[in-house]
Amino acid sequence: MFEGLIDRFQLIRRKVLGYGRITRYELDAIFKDIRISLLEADVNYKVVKNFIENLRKKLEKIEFSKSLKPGDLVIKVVYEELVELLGAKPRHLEFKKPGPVIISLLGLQGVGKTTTAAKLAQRYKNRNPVLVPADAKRPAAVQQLMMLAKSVNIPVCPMIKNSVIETIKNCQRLIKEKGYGIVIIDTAGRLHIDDDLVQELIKIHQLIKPDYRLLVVDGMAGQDAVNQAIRFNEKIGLDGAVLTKMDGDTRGGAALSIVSVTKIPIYFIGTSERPDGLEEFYPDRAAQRIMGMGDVASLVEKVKTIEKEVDQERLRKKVLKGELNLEDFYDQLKAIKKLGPLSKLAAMIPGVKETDVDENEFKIIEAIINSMTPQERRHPEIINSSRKKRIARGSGTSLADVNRLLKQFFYARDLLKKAGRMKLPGGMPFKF
Ligand SMILES: Nc1nc2c(ncn2[C@@H]2O[C@H](COP(=O)(O)OP(=O)(O)OP(=O)(O)O)[C@@H](O)[C@H]2O)c(=O)[nH]1
Ligand SMILES: [Mg+2]
Repeated sequence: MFEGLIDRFQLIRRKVLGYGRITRYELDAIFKDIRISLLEADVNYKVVKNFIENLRKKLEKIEFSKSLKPGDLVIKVVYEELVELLGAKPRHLEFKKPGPVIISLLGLQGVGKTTTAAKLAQRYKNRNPVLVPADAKRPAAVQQLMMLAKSVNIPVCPMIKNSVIETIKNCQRLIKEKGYGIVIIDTAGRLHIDDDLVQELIKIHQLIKPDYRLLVVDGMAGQDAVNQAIRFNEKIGLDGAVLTKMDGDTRGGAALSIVSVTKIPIYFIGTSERPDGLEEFYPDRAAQRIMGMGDVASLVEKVKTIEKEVDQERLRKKVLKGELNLEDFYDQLKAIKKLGPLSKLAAMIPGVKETDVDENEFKIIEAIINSMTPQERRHPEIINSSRKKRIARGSGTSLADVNRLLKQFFYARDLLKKAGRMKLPGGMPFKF
């Protein structure tokens, strides 16, 4: 899957990481390479255009800091854009409502509907699935479904009087009787989306309302798959897509365009002909694959850590200028809290005993700051006595508590400013 694209991106990545500095000139070269790679992978040209525009907007805004290799940052941004393009978050079927979840599989001829129906039933076997044949035109269609169902040991509603409508009506009765938890409808395929097919699908959906109308498309079909999705979505309405045959040498065009063009998320991909060849689709994993980096997650982490360091630097400058506010203070407080109980942490400081730090004091500070408006946190000077009273009431503390916090804060701010080059200790710069 995505082989050509992977190779291309590998080259881009190496080139980008090799740049000592990245100016507009290098960015243009990077964009050109990415544009060509995506177009070669048969990604929709409008999607490519948007993708590059988004990248440009993001990358031109970024300050390339000294501590960060520019290439790392570019790779991170490209990766994040790819994840967005592929749908951002993974989608999973939800089984929250009472009664069975009904899935209707639609799509043109030979895309893999029947195979996917059996795969889905197999995947959700513990939810008591049933398969519904809804192709009365092709004589072998029902047999094919029955054979596949038999191989995975899943029940199939019988075809009644060679009529899809009769079959579904009978099946609805069986669903109630047997308490099936997931109903998978295998509809008929056609060479084209014609009126006949549209009418038939609409009729089926009127009779049995699906929770998920999933379009099955051949992952190797590139832009054809996207066009099918557009048409099916217009005529029938779709909730998601399944991209089959992703084990083949798909260039990636369908996967990379479909979400962006149609706004339909990809739920599953087919990765073999076998009943277990169905995977939930994870945009981040697919993007990692394309970027050819198993370690992209660690790269993203690394960049985040450095960005935090840059934040620390900003904080230090604020301290020096005496511009520290309660918002910064609160962020610091939250950061230390994440590290574990305050008493344990404080005990690591020489001269401080574990018992010296009262966790309750910590909670009081938190409650007081939480009760302030953002404006008050940013400009603690504006907190006059009526505001103090309101804050004390809101936080369930006393006026004395609020006064104490503010006094300590202003004192510490002055002290820190005077201390000049002193680096902020890992957290609260003063003892309450
Ligand atoms: N390699 C591979 N083959 C697949 C996959 N999904 C389906 N196929 C194959 O594609 C062919 C067509 O699959 P079907 O499930 O019959 O397709 P269909 O959409 O039901 O076709 P019609 O009912 O004729 O419209 C079969 O040979 C399947 O084995 C997949 O994910 N990977
Ligand atoms: Mg079929």
